[in-house]
Amino acid sequence: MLTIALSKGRIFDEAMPLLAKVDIRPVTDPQRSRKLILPTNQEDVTLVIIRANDVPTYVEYGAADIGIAGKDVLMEYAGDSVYEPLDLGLARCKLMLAGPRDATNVVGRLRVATKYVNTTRRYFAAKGTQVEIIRLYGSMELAPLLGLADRIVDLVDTGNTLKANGLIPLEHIADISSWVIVNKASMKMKHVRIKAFVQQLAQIVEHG
Ligand code: PRT
Ligand code: MG
Repeated sequence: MLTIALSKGRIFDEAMPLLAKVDIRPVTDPQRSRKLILPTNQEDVTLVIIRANDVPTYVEYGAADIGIAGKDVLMEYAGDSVYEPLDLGLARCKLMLAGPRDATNVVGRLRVATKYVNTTRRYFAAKGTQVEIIRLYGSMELAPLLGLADRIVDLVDTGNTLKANGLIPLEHIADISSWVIVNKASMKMKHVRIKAFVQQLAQIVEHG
């Protein structure tokens, strides 16, 4: 049995065509079903749909053998006990520091709002800059508008979200894409199956 965990939304949408190319297809239409466990055409492969932030947890504990997760989620994840064998290059974006277009210099500690608190803390620590990090769970772009924070750290794709809120990208923190992650015990016990799966995907990522 091979269990693959991934989130709904853009990762699912971009991963499905890729999985189809290695002949893994959900048997029921996932868009029309509320099922979170999706059997596939391959009898020994099951997809499980979970929140993006929970994918590393399911894989670390072996509830799923394999996961597909954004690098943003992996960088933020406190545990580090999963393998990351393959960059799928899906759901690409950038993790950026952003602030108001008309920002003035901040006196004292910069207040930075983000859901990426660990990554943001590491980023500023490496620069030797003291900041106050304010944890949010979404809609970071609102924080500077309402005076909650001076800056935000968030994912940027087209830049439209920033622009619509009077914000501009200031510093590039990391390039983000989706990766295949693998449970450590599964990698040993299901080595042949998982290695073949990862190699097939790698071929497609490289050569289409
Ligand atoms: O939706 P839910 O809250 O359940 O979970 P989620 O937001 O984590 O899921 P989803 O599907 O939105 O994102 C999953 C993964 O997609 C993220 O972990 C990233 O690895 C990747 N990804 C790629 C993105 C984006 N691009 C992206 N642009 N995730 C989010 N965004 C958001 C961003 O946070 C901002 O609000 O889109 C907005 C910016 O987009 P632009 O195009 O306006 O710049
Ligand atoms: Mg979302």
